[in-house]
Amino acid sequence: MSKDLSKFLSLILRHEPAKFGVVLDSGGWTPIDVLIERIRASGFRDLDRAMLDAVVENNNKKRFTVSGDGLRIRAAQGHSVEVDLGLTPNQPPAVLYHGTAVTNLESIKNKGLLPGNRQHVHLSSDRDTAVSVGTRYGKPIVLSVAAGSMFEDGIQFFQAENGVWLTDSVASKYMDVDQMEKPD
Ligand code: HQG
Repeated sequence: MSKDLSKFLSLILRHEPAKFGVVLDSGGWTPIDVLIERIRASGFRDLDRAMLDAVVENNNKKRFTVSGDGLRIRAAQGHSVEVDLGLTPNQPPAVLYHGTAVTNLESIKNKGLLPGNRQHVHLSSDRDTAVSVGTRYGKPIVLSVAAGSMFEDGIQFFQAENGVWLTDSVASKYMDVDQMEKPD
């Protein structure tokens, strides 16, 4: 139930707010009381504020952020709808990781890492996270990204509220197949 609700929240807050009668402001925020009404109307009839708070609190990737006044909520990252998260550019660690499927490798080598439907390319500071992200699409492969070099070259990075690193794209020259994950 809470996993289903978490997935549904991601769908509404990242991808299809309008389909569920939810309006996000320019920063991706929406009032929690209205959101609860909309989610109830979509089938989670028992949902109340305490249940929503529990999903936010227990979410394994801290995908959702509640505003300081407790009135609004947004997805911390991962949007396909256009929002401006208002994050301050930040210096990344020297190396970040991106997990993907082996089948994407050739295209990534040719075109670099692109954000696809989302607003940013997503990178993590630990390779375990990258492995699990890549596993979603099949046999995973981990790319190490020379984020420090990119930063020195003037490319901006942002860190979302849940720790995920975001950047617009990653050119091939900054990437390497992680040694521990060479394809067969
Ligand atoms: C791939 C999850 C071919 C890219 C995770 C990825 C993340 C290319 C896919 C968050 C490519 C896009 C985002 C190119 C990129 N050619 N394939 N040139 N450039 N790709 O889901 O990073 O659980 O939009 O490698 O933890 O997989 O949803 O991005 O495989 O943080 O909270 O195109 O989603 O978080 O897929 O995942 P996605 P992602 P949540």
